[in-house]
Amino acid sequence: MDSVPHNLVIGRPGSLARMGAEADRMLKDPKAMDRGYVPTIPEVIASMGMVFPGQTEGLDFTALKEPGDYDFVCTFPGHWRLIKGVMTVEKK
Ligand SMILES: [Cu+2]
Repeated sequence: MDSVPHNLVIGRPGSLARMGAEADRMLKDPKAMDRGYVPTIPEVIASMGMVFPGQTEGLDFTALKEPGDYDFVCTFPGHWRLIKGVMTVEKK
């Protein structure tokens, strides 16, 4: 179990840098905490707000039809450079 909170933001392919820039920007945004540090940019296709140590949350969403490597990341300020991954959507 981790000892710090995280969120989960899934973005369009190639959106990691844009989401990361928003995460850095939100450090100075007093209202960002109310939004769970989820960026309000069109690149975001699904998200979940902050989850704290010991909590469990689930996220149901429908993946986009376009195949591609979708970036997912924690956008809590300071986390996005390390806590990230790629979800691959393929055609059947
Ligand atoms: Cu995090």
